[in-house]
Amino acid sequence: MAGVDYTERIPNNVGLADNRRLLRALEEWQPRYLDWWREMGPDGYQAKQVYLRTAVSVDAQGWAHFDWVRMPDYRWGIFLAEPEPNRVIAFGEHKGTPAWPDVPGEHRGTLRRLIVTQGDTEPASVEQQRHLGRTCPSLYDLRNLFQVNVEEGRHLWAMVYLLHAHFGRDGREEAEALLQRRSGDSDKPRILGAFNEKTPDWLSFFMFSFFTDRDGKYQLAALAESGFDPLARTCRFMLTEEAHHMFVGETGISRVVQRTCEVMREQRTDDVRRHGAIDLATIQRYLNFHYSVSLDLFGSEISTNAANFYTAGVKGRFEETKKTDDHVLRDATYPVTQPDGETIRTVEEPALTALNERLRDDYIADCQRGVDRWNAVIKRHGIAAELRLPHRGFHRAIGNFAGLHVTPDGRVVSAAEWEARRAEWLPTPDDQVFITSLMTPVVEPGRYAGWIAPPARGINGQPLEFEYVRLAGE
Ligand code: BYC
Repeated sequence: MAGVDYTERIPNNVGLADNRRLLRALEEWQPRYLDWWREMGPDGYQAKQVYLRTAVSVDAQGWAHFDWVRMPDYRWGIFLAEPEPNRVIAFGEHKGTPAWPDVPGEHRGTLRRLIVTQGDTEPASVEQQRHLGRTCPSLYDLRNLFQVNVEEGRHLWAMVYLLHAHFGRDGREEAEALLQRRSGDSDKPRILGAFNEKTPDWLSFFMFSFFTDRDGKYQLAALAESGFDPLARTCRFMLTEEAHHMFVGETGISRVVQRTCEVMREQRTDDVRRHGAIDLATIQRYLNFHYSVSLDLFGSEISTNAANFYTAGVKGRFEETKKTDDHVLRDATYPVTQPDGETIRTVEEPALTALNERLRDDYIADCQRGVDRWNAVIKRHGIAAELRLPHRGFHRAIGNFAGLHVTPDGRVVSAAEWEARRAEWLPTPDDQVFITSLMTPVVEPGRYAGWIAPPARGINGQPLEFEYVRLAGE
């Protein structure tokens, strides 16, 4: 790759120009990343100009720089949030001691595993979403999809930077493996369950961006507390980008709900499918699916891994430094919801092993706030209906509820009863056929598909009819 000025091509605030070893490692990895991007990134739009936000520095002016870019030319950069002078570890057995600028030998395996698990989700989501461009509901949405995709690519860079800079040969091997696994591939699947599911249509995409990206927010926030300072600073900067992804999900669903309500009012019927909108019952089934697979991403309710991560100082709680307890938690307990035969009970468990559940609780409260905003849209239209988060035990594959049959309202029932009602609760083949039938591309500037309302405003102050992706010419 002679002739490429990497320090110029890779915007960074990690002193890349002065670190020959790291520069060489990234020079070797970058062409393989681009091969992966061309093979597995957005299908069909690689040569088109897209109106994208690129982070060129971490300050207020630099991190939201808008320009026309062909996606393979996007400047995937490496950014750490500004260092906090004299930062100390806020929790666990090293509480109060200086944060680590490098990986401590005894936590090397644990940190590598967490970084690889985090890193693996980023390319996985790009793979899951690669065909969506073909069926976009508008150029505005198409651009948002691509913004999310390039930023997930940047988040992969962020984790690969940590692997290359701090984990030597093992790190380089892991960085390669991140480009080898494939979402949904039975031989070399992505690590976590939800990242092997399909994202076949835009309703699924908006649900994924709302529910699954929000797991990203909570996991990144927990890792942003890490005693390993480069990881903490990397995650802090990633969180600024994550906010846009959740915005895409929340407003996407809100616009779908709005359109549904408009059609319900105009046509005086709940049966809006005949009029090209998505009925609330179908939206609820998609919500149930994406929420439940995202709950699994927090791991088991009772987890010695989570306790060890915390005690070792490698992964904290959401907003760790704002909490007023002892930040060691050896004697503390936390209420955990558990099945007990036919009933579901809340039991006090040691707080350390319950840390996954605690993070899941923070996440659930945040999801509920979004659902409340969707319900406000329904209410504004004078419609007496509500979307609901199903019970946390519903349709779970990881943890205490795995293997049990829990209804959305939280009753443990027999497998036969649950299966008999599955079609009420989860997307059916018929739902998928219907949603697929709506997925015809709308690519004229300013036009929006009939199943989704236009957004309230454009991107970066641009009008709704702005040509967010230039489809004519290359
Ligand atoms: N699928 O004690 P347990 C994002 C495994 S999303 C498959 O229950 P632990 C993004 C687990 O690995 C955020 N396997 O859980 C969003 C363990 O395996 P071993 C991603 C699972 O370890 C959208 C075993 O089960 N970031 O950024 O406490 C677009 C027992 O584990 C699953 C992270 O996840 C599952 N769902 O916690 C783009 C942060 N759950 O040890 C991006 C890093 C558990 O027996 N990861 N297992 O081989 C972690 O902090 C932890 O690994 C987990 C699991 C929270 C995932």
